[in-house]
Amino acid sequence: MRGAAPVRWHALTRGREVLLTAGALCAVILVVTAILAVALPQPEREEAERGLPQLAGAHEIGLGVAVAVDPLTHDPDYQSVVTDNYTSVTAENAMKWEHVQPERYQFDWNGPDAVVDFAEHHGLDVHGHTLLWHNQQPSWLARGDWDTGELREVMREHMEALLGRYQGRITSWDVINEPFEDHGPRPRENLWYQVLGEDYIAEALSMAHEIDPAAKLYINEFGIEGGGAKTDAMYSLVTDLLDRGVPLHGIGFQGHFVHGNVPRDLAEHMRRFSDLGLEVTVSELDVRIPEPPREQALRQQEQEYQHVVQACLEVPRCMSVSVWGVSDQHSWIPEWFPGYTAALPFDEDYEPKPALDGMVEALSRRP
Ligand code: 9MR
Repeated sequence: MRGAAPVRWHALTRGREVLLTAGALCAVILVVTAILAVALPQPEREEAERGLPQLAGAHEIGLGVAVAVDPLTHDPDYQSVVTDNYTSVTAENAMKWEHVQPERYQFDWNGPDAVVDFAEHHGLDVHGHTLLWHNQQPSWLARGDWDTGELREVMREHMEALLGRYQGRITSWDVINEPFEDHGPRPRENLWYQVLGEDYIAEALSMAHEIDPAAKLYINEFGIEGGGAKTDAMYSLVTDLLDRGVPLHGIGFQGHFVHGNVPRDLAEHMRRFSDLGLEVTVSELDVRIPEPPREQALRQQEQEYQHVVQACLEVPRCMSVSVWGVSDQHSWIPEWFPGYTAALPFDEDYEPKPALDGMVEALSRRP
């Protein structure tokens, strides 16, 4: 158990104080250093001197965040949260089909390039999201009267464009997103399933591997974090794919959790897949709280974030934990789940929340 630390390290290292004059900043640093020196016991002082990315690095895991292009390219506070706290980014929307290829053969690289350029400039990794998904498809694609040959061609064009453009720069991809029904073990009958049949998953993975043999290829899904029929269905799918030699390298456990309902046995379910030799990640973590988010709920959310990061640390081949948005201001939750809020480690003003401490606490244990 962590003692009541009188100084929250991240509150001191965040970038919002840039408006202070240089003199004031120096004074603040001196005062803070003095406080740290006297107020924190030695190990916590050592942690305070290391950032979240370094703590994650010591455990050889990544910490990722989903980013939106506009604030990433225009808002210095947003940029600071990303660069100070995370080691990788995922484009929340910019690499999805409707944005990348809104009309057939017409590719818009502005958003994806901005994300990849930002990441490279700041030494961050990029996880590619996503190639085949039933949502956010442009209307020309979704209209659904394709024959198998044509749709295969469309799939190849899109994959060659994305995987080809970022080959060597994006080293892991969600090739398949959400292949099961929302609340059950049945395959989702998306466009690909309807036209190409159930084996579209193997076909897509093989095609992606042919185009970029070095990329780590993932299936990304929600509702598999706590076990049950959907988790078992995913397990059957991936064991079958691996038995057949299909190039599959990882499973993303999205991790869109409700406060009070984060699975205690998350590590156990991730380990099942890791034991198959697959990489696993928590790919889209958020923990939504019913409005209004009271202090006690935020404190419990701290434990929930700690628990999820700890679960990743316990599982061999758990590569990273990524949160689904930079701050509560940018989270998809209030729009999609009215009455819920405050799901991320930074609040609407970019101030760190207890949830961030939860991640620090998990990562501060000795590797
Ligand atoms: O966060 C994304 C939100 O901005 C979009 O409106 C939404 C459209 O469906 O997609 C959200 O991201 C999803 C992700 O791509 C896949 N897993 C579920 C995420 C939340 O819906």
